[in-house]
Amino acid sequence: MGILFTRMFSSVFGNKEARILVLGLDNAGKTTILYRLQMGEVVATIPTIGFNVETVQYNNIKFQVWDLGGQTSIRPYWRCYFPNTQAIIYVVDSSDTDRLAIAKDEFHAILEEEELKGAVVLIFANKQDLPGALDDAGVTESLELHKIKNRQWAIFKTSAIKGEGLFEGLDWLSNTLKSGA
Ligand SMILES: Nc1nc2c(ncn2[C@@H]2O[C@H](COP(=O)(O)OP(=O)(O)O)[C@@H](O)[C@H]2O)c(=O)[nH]1
Ligand SMILES: [Mg+2]
Repeated sequence: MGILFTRMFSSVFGNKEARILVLGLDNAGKTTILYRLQMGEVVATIPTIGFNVETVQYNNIKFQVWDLGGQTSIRPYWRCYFPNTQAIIYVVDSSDTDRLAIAKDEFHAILEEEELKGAVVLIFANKQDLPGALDDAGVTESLELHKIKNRQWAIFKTSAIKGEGLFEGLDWLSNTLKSGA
C-alpha cells in the first residue's frame, strides 16, 4: 500500500501542507486502517487534556486519528486539529448496529464544524467480513448520508482486517481532491 499511496497522493497536494482526519467511534477500526496503509511510523500522543491522537506523516500529508464520542469537555481541543484539513475519513463498525445512532450524531456534529466545511468526506463501512454487518446502503441510511449538503462524499465497504476496499476508497479520495473539490 505504501507505493500505491505514493502514486495516488504525491501529485494531489504538491508541497502544500495537508491534513486528513480519520475519525469514528472507538473500536471502528481506525488504528487498524492506519497500520494497514503502511505509510510510516504511527506516533501516538496524548496532548493537552487527554485524548489520544495518532499521527502518520507522509511527506507533507498528515493523517491524524482519534476516537469520537465520550467526554464533551475535551471536544473544544479537537479544533486544534481542524485547520488545513482537506479530507475526513469516517470509519464505522458496520456490525455495531447498537451504536450506529451515536456514530451518526458524532458524524453530523463534525460536519458542522466551520473549519471542516471544505473537507471532502470518505466513509468506510468497515468490518464487512463480520456476520450481521450492514452493507453500504444500510450504513448510508443509518448515518443519514443523504443529509450531507455542499460537499463531495462517498461510501465504500471495507474490511480493514482483510485489507479490502481501502484502496478503492483512497483512490476515489485522491481523484476527488485532484479535481479540485
Ligand atoms: N472483523 C474485523 N475486525 C476488525 C476490522 N477492523 C478492525 N477490526 C478489529 O476491531 C478492533 C478495534 O480496531 P481498532 O483499529 O483498534 O479500532 P479504533 O478504536 O477505531 O482505532 C480490533 O480488535 C481490530 O482487530 C475489520 O474490518 N473486521
Ligand atoms: Mg484506535
